[in-house]
Amino acid sequence: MHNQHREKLFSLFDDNQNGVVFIQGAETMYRYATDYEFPFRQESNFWYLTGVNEAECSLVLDLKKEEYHLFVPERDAQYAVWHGYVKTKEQYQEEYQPDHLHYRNDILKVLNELKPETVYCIDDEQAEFVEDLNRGFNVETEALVDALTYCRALKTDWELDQLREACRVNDLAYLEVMKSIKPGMYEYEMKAIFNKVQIENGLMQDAYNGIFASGVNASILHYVVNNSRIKEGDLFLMDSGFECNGYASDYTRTFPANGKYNDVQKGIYNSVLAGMDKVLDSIKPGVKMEDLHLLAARTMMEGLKDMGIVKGNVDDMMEENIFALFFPHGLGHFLGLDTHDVGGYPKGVDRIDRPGIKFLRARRELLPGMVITIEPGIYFVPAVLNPAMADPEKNQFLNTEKVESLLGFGGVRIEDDIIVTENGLENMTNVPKKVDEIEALMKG
Ligand SMILES: [Mn+2]
Repeated sequence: MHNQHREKLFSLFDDNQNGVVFIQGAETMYRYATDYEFPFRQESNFWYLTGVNEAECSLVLDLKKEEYHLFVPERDAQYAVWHGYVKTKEQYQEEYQPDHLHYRNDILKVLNELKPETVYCIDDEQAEFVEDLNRGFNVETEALVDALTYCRALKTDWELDQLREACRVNDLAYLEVMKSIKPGMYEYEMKAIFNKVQIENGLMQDAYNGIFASGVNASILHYVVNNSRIKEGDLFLMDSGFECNGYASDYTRTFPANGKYNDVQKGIYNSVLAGMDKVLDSIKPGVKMEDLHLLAARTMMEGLKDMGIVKGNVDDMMEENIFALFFPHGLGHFLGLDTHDVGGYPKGVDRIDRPGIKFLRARRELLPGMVITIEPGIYFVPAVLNPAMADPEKNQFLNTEKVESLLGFGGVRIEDDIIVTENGLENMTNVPKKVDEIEALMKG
């Protein structure tokens, strides 16, 4: 599968140009000045092209011959004392099947032999490394990033299978937490249950810092402290996922700690769900993420208007960006080797300078093979709503009494992982999201 990724990349470069791609893999990272090693995670582009999950490796792709050179570290016996064994060149060759295998201190020698007209690098730091080897090399840092972004945005069947497996396990972990939660438990206990299901299914690497937020904590978009006690009557917002072979899952569910939504919780929850459903019904090739964002925003404003939390004409609310007071983040993002994966913004497309939607991490027409998250939400953030209530332009749309009563509410977000297909979509997330289904599941 990784050789398919290399072929895909080769196909984007001119056949007869005498250039090479150079990428350094990830190094072992230590905690400040100690020998504590952080868990190793390969750099995503390096992993994509090689499938080598080891530190201190490099690659050169010869674009003319379409050949793959892998560089591995030369370890001494001392390494074996601490880490168990030192691989021979034959073992590396057998495991990763490069066209040419070298030790890492031969990078300069190999590059000098290849005499590339251009060395394509992924960033300035790696370009400087190449220039430091030999000032004669001509380095370039844009074309490779564009090419890799293009490749990674359109997933292969093998990649889709990894994402499906990450989602299958994520489903199990979500169900387990939803069945286990009780008021009085701590947020970190939910994290422990979640992680246990992931790890016992063989997934070892979390895709991001999970959010396990009860009550008002759910209004903090990147709440990761996860140390509060869950109270009776709280909603619980959980946004967490693990990787399968490097490919991430990323869901959110918001459910009542005691198993039953009260009327206000249900009203706000169903407003978010209505936004979600409208978007999922609309996804197909050719649809733009920014249009989906505004569709979700409008639908949620209609829900809040039905509840009497906002008032006035919904068109005017959209015009005046009132939706962003409650929905201050983007509708979704590309998903893959990174949780916020590459490919969201094609070259030349800038962010929209408008509240809320400026945080949208993807702005382009969707194509089959793209994988995205859809994650509408409604939050009551005092730091956003208090100034809005003091601003007559905005306050005319707000029912101040109701908004004030909800300043400790927290928030609701619902997030699914979606493959865009020829005909519409495949939803990889299979965790209940209707109120009655969630309540039935939690009742057991
Ligand atoms: Mn997400």
